[in-house]
Amino acid sequence: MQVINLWAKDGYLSTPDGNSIYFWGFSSTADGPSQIPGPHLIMRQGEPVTINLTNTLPEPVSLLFPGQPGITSAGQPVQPQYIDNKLVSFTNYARPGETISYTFTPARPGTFLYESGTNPPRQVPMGLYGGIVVRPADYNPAVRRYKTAYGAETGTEFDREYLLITGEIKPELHRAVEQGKPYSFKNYKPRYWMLNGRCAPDTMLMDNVVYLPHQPYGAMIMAQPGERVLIRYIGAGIAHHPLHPHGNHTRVIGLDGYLLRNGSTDLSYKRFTVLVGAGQTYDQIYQWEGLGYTPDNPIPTILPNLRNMGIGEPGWTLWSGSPYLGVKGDVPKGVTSFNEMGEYYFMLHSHEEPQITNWGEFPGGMMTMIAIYPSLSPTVGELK
Ligand SMILES: [Cu+2]
Repeated sequence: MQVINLWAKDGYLSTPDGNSIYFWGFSSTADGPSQIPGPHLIMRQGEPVTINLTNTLPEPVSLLFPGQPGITSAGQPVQPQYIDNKLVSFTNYARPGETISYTFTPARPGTFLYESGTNPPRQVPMGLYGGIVVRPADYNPAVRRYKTAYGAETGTEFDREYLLITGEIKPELHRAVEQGKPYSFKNYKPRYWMLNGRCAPDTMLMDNVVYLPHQPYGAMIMAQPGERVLIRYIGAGIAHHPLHPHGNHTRVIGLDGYLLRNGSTDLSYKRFTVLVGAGQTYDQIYQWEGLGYTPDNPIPTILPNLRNMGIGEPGWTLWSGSPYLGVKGDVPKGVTSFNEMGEYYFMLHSHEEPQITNWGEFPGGMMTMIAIYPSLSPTVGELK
């Protein structure tokens, strides 16, 4: 039996424009910081799991596990909760100061969401959500054939793996909750859009940077040419987000925790953009093989478009100065290059333009980069 302990508690998240936003999140330790999104929960198909949730927030909190079968609490199936015939929670909850346990056995591999089922219009945007990855029963990362999203012989082998969870912030909601005041969702209009609880350019920073203690997960995707990169999306917010990477299309292999395959018929498909709906999950394979590039055939790709070269302040660039992968060249005088070793950068972002701003300022929001390196440690892109 796998046992996971979570604490619901409050904290402040940081935005790149210098704001601190009060939020509610989950922590994996009693004394540690709350985090947004909550800790990644990695499970295995067929292996029972118990999640103990301790609530330190001022109102009842619960956990929903959409897509998981047979959830019980204290030996009984979980049920919607009523007070005076009024629905108060979609599932059993913990009152302030209490601990509640949920037990289930993940039946199938895939990418799933967990989130509060108590007052979810308020509690989920406040940050009470996170991602679940269920490994297939035969998963073994040491053997290529068994390092898959959906099991051996499903065509879902991968070299590296990244989880991107979308979310939105409407600062007035967070302030009202902090002050214990009511909030009208009539006026819900987010000002920040997040990947893994961070707004660009913080999305491109490493995991666990010390100055983002409540936002431990980066969203930068790093790989070598030709590698199979498994990108998992989870739509944890209220809004839909049309997400796409540049450089190559993705192949959608799983949707809402279901492998896109019917018996021997492969139902996967290539897409430039997928619309990540609220509550949805997508599993995709991204392979960068730009214009026939292989290490044996290092023909330069086309020179980057000017608007793909700039990042942040005028005079900053991720361009190496050379069209060859792994080669550094000259950049124009006065321009600062953030390119470390001749890697290529491709944007991955929401195609809804307000969503790539921080309170109206571009660039920001739901945007990150895919970096293609000439060589990269095998420990990069491991989901823990
Ligand atoms: Cu684009």
